[in-house]
Amino acid sequence: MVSIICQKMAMAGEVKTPGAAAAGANAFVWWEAENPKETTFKSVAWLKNNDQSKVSDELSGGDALTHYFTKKKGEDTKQFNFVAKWEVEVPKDGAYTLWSREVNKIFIQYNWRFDNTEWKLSDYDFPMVDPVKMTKYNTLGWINNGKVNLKKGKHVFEIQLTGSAHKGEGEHVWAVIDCFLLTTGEFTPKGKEKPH
Ligand SMILES: [Ca+2]
Repeated sequence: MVSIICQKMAMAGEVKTPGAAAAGANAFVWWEAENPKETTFKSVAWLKNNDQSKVSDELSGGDALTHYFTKKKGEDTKQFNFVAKWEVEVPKDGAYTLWSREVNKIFIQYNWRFDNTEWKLSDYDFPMVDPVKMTKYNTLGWINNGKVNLKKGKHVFEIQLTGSAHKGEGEHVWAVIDCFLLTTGEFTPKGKEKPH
């Protein structure tokens, strides 16, 4: 399991012990997308590179989860079941906001859920916050995917790709996802900087 659980407390810094908690404090969990527990994504290295063909320095953890697949016109992306799952340890009961950091949201749509609950949609038109140019054509940014109530403890977080380029009209099903954040408090995205 690769997740970092932190408490928004003075001098606390990053507590890397899963399960760490502090009553009354805002809690967050940050995990790198490139370390899924399991995935059917078809990864490609070039999607996470910068214009000099090196992995972009903008990425948290120095890496990203990528996917690239070409479908035939008219095929439903969901039929291919491109999924990725992570195990996440939530530090306390609460209403969390799910943030994701990903590339070119306008081309990427997926469903997400915790523990086999009802799917929620991360749609093409969700605003990208704190956009950063990764390449001439690719921009990395943060997406607020909405709220979810979670109990303290381990949960399985899952996404399933549902879209493709040009808001579903294109044949390229792709994704570049850097990391995720669950937080009970306010979050002002600033690149790969974690809340503190
Ligand atoms: Ca990452």
